[in-house]
Amino acid sequence: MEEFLKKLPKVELHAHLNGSLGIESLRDLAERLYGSTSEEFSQLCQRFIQFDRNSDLDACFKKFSFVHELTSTVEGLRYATELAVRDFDKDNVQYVEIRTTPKANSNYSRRDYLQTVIDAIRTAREKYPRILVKLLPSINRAEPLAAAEETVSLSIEFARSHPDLVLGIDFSGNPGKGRFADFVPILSRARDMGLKLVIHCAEIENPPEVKEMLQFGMSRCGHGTFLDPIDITYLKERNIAIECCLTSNLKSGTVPDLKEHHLKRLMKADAHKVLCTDDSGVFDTTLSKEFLLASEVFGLSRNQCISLTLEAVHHSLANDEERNQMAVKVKDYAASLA
Ligand code: 6MZ
Repeated sequence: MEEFLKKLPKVELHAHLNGSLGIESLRDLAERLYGSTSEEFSQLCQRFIQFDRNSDLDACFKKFSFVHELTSTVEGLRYATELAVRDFDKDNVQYVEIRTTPKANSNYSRRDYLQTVIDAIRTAREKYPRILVKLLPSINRAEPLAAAEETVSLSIEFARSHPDLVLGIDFSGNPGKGRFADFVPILSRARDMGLKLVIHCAEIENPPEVKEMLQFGMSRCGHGTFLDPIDITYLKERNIAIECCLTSNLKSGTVPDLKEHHLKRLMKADAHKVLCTDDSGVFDTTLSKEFLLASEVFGLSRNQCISLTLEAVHHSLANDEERNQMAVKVKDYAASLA
């Protein structure tokens, strides 16, 4: 099963850039930025060792600030983007939608941030031609509305200049912070301008907010851990897939035991669902490992893994031609095993 899953041409629909750098890539990045003999490098190595202790969602969010230090320069961000694509390619992911919150600091503006990531994706596509990469700028709900406004304005602009790459907006960040309702006018503007919306919804228990989000609508639902059966039916009827991130939910403590993961309920309800990593670096996983876990815990067969991958192709934001090409790769792989 492990070998079968590793070789499966997988489709990743929920991956945050700064969360997606594996430990090796973080080391490579630190070495590139600081040099392997510097004091900064050895201090970072010490912190890497303490890095893998997860406890709850708030602790996870602290880890992002650690990675953000390494990507706080143009060169750090550029190389990190390339390394993230390298890691997905290494896991035989044929298509990835990368999300990231444009940031501003003394080294770059939000515009520079997005331009740097776009340039790095284009370079990575030459180095790793097997993988198709798309970009979804994120709104971080913990940040002020003005940052979200700017992200949407820039995304509209970049979607015009890079229509093959910038496809939509992600709404994410610590779900305990910010109010979804405050972001609705900004998200509406993005949608009116043709951007697709993927929304972190029901990652923690908050039924009134879930109702607001479902009513507002979305192209895909991130996590959906605390959706009730009526919500699940509502999404199913509207052909909206729920992005399931097993290890992330377990390590961030929103799901106490994988046996209780909502993937089980979604499978039973025959709802639309996709398997994703969320933050493969921070949670020390890969998409192959997520499939393996699902097969171990819920008994997914090889055919079910193929079907789930085709479901991800269907729910990706890629165009028809790209989706057809992805599906052909999956079907050819399945046929080669028969
Ligand atoms: C909500 C998450 C997340 O944007 O700096 N992010 N938001 N729930 C999650 N579940 C664990 N995991 C990551 O990538 C890191 C950022 O993505 C969001 C958070 O805003 C985090 O700071 P970027 O590339």
